[in-house]
Amino acid sequence: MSLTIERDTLIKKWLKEAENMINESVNNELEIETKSDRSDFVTNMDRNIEEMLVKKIRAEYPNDKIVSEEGFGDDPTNIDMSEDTVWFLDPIDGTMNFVVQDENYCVMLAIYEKNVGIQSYILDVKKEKLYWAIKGKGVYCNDELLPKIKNASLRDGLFASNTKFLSDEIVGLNTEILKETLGIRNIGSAGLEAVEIAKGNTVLYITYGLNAWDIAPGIMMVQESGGTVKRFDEKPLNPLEKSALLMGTHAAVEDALQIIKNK
Ligand code: 2AM
Ligand code: CA
Repeated sequence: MSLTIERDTLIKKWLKEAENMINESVNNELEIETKSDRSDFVTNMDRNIEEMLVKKIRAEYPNDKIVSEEGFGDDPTNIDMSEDTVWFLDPIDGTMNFVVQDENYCVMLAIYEKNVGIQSYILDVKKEKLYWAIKGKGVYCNDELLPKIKNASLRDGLFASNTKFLSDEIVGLNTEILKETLGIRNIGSAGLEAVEIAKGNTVLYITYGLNAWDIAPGIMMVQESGGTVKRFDEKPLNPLEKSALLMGTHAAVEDALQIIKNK
């Protein structure tokens, strides 16, 4: 069995465990704390899932590196993206939604080898849908291969942006881009926004300075769906570097880059 297929089998088993942990906890009180600001939540479930997954990855692949949100992973300053095999892990992406809505959150992880995304997994727990991609094999939803996305332009599609940034200095740029599109949609989970692109529901998602675990699975999935991901400055992608990103169809990303350059 190839390493990728072996990892795929294990990851799907581990994600089932994460799903069970969440579903079995419905009757228990969530412990909720805030981190950097009053809207930046972390729960005991974020920590428990990350601890469980990190233990399993370390037991099977002790030489690999782990970049994760809640502190169980490695120090990113000791990671060389150009050489290492790196697991990016977000135990719950969309923690705000998890706490407030009890839906629209996901468990996600991705594996990059020498800075190339090889495998990506985004589990929409509430909808019981696992989106997964293996490099060169397309994007699946559970057992179903999704069709490659159409190369729709900004004018022919819907746009999504991190809500936090609709209210700060970047709002002018968001408005410029929005005017070109058919409208805006916001979920509040970077992973599920990437899934929307992979499904062809939106043509562009803009993020500003999110962390590696927020974006690495989505980047790989969008690329594998037939789309593209570019930095505003068009420098090479490196999930460990916080940067403004455009994820979407080739045409919509180019359209948005033109607007950014002309601003
Ligand atoms: P998280 O739930 O894993 O923190 C919401 O727009 C998206 O931005 C989510 O993917 C969320 O990931 C991410 N995010 C990162 N930092 C955030 C913060 N301080 N507040 C809200 N969302 C944040
Ligand atoms: Ca998270």
